[in-house]
Formats: sequence, C-alpha cells, structure tokens
Amino acid sequence: MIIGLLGAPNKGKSTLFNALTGSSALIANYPFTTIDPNKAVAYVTSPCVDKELNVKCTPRNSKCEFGIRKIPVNIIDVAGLVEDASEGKGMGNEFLGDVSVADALIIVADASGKTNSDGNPADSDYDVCQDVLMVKSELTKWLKKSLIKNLKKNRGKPLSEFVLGLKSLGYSEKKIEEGISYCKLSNKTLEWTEDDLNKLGDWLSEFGKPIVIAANKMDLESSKTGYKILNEKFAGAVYPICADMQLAINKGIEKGFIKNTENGLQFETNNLNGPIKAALEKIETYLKEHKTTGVQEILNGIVFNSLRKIVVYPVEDETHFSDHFSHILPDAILLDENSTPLNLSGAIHTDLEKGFLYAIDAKTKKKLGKNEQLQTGSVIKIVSTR
Ligand SMILES: Nc1nc2c(ncn2[C@@H]2O[C@H](COP(=O)(O)OP(=O)(O)OP(=O)(O)O)[C@@H](O)[C@H]2O)c(=O)[nH]1
Ligand SMILES: [Mg+2]
Repeated sequence: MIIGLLGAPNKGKSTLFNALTGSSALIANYPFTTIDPNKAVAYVTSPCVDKELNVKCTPRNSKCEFGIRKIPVNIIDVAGLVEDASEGKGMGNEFLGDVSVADALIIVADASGKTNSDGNPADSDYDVCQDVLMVKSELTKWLKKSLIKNLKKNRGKPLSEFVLGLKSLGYSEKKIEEGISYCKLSNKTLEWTEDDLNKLGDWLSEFGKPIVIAANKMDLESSKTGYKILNEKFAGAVYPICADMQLAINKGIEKGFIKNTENGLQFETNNLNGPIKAALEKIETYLKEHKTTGVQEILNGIVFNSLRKIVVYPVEDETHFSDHFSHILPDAILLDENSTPLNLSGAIHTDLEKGFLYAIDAKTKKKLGKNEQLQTGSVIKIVSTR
C-alpha cells in the first residue's frame, strides 16, 4: 500500500514525511525544496491481539511496542504543485505522475495561512482553502489528460486492457469498473469520446481513491481559524497536525530527552537549560492542550477509516499462533474490509490461493469456508494443497 503526500510548495510535506518515516528528506522554508520524490516506510498502529491470546508476540513483517502492532505502509513525498501543474508548469506533470501510484492521498495544507499557493509568504487575507482546491483541480485535470492518452494507446482494444492500463494510476480495477458503469460508458472503447473520459475523470477524482487534508502547522496561533475554515469546507476529511513538533519529539526520543513509555511520553527536562529545555517545554504545553501532534492519527485515519482496511494475522500453527519457525503472530496483514480467507491466502501467496481448501479461525478453532467474512484482529490458518 502506498500513501502519497502532495500539496502546494512549502506546506510541510517533507516534514510530515520525515515525522512519519524517520527519514531525513530536505526541509526548508522556501518553495521547491523537494524535486525528486522521497520514498520510505511508515507504520500504522493497531492493538496487537497477543494480550487477548495470552501470548508474547515475536513479529516478523511488523513491529510491536507496548501491545501496539505497527504495520508498514509505503509513503511517497513529492515536489510542491503549482497552478497549471497539469499543463507541465514547474514540472508538475512529472510530480503528478510520481504520486499517481498512491492508493490514497494526503494533501498537506498550511492551516496558518502564512504561505500562499506558490509557497511564498501570503497576504493577510489569504484563504487557506485556496491551495487545497488548486491541488485537487490540478489532479483532476491531469487525470483527464492521462485517461485520454491511455485511450489513444488502447483504442479499439478490449475494455479489460483499458482498465489494466489505468491500474498504474493507482485506481483498483473495481473502482475503474464502478466509474465506467456510473458514467454509463459503453463496453466498446472505440465508441468513447473525450467527453466520456472527462466524465470518468471527474468521477475517479471524486470517488476513485481517498483524499484527506492535513491542516499542518497547528502550533501557530492563526492555525486555529485556518483549521476551522478547512474543516467547514472539506467536512470530515481534515486532520489537524503539527508535523514539525512530531519531528522534534522523534529527535527528543533519539537523544534521550523524551522517554516513550507505556503510559505515554515522559519529558526529562530537569538537568537541561537553554533552547533545548524551552523547545521541550513548548512541546509539553502543546501536548497538554492537543494530546497528540495528529501525525499518527492522520495515517491511521486514511488507512482504517478512508481505505477501510482491517488487520489480519495469518499463522501456520493455530494452537500456538505461530509460523514454522515458532515466531508467534509473526505477520499482521492489511486487507480490505469484508475480505475472506481466500483473499487472505491470495495476499500471502498465489499458490496458497490456488490450492485453497479451507481456513481455521485460530481463536475459536472453527473451520471457515473461502467466502466467510474476516474481522479485524482475526488470527487465521490457511489449509491449502500447495
Ligand atoms: N510552525 C511550523 N512549521 C512547520 C511545520 N511543518 C513544517 N514546517 C515548516 O514549513 C517549512 C516547509 O517545510 P517542508 O517540509 O520543506 O515543506 P514542503 O511542503 O515539503 O516544501 P516543498 O518541498 O518545497 O514543496 C519549513 O520551514 C518547515 O520547518 C509545523 O508543523 N509547524
Ligand atoms: Mg518537500
């Protein structure tokens, strides 16, 4: 799974990228700091089932900290987009192409309203919604152009080939087919017009993949109003975050000034003074009011609420909840809501799927057929001829 970070320049995309992934992408207070895309792994979090099963897990594909399973997802951070990016301005075509592989997008906005759509200092009456609307509009225009290009390449070929060609744009086959049906396009791609593809582009932009908005820089005073305005405009899709502060917390933990404990963060400021003490106190004050920087929450939100993923633990030994190396609850896999044991076997290996016989729910020891519905936290053994 890939989550893409995009937005106008200088909004804090790379800061959020570093805060999520522990990377050190270049950050600077001017537009177009990022040119080449940054890619790294972040972790969504979900309560581990080891406590419930009274075992101690030994994860392999993920991590577990204080009973919280951390499951990897890929993050991509691209260059800032400006108006007419879809026409190639500021190499925008390329950047939109870089991020199009993502399954879901986070548009990073500067909630303080202190930077404009070009990433330069904004006038005092700058509307914080403006650059989010610009980015959405460029995405739609770019998508329509890509659809038309794809049709030119595949004109006259069967519909299935057109659909396959579009998968590289990060849309699932199911979504593309849903869009084609909603826009009432014929089964023959030869009959499609540019107008048809523009309709499909509008539909896919709106419903094809989730887009949420990070109202960043919440530590700045004017962000309170900016967040309110963003939330009114894009109701239900806005997460208040402070990427810079999460980055500082991560560094504080690395240096030993902050301890990450089962009961939350503990600040060790007694023997400190000067700017470090002041910075840590600023973080403490912020967390007292906001509880969190919102960085983990936006990632979990897009994966679990928008993409509607569930966490399933495949095992080979349903008695010990382990694999054949005795790793306990080794893997946590993100699957679509309503996934079945057959879907799980396909996510592990195509051979397992091809030879699928049945599954066992390791919690209840009940046998499951291939089409039964899995829940989040299910622990499943697949029995297969292969
Ligand atoms: N106050 C505050 N500043 C932030 C926050 N997040 C990022 N910044 C600052 O915003 C500026 C831009 O950050 P970047 O992460 O480089 O922004 P970007 O969107 O990747 O920029 P481009 O790559 O140029 O498009 C830097 O000066 C950051 O320190 C935040 O939460 N609060
Ligand atoms: Mg950047």
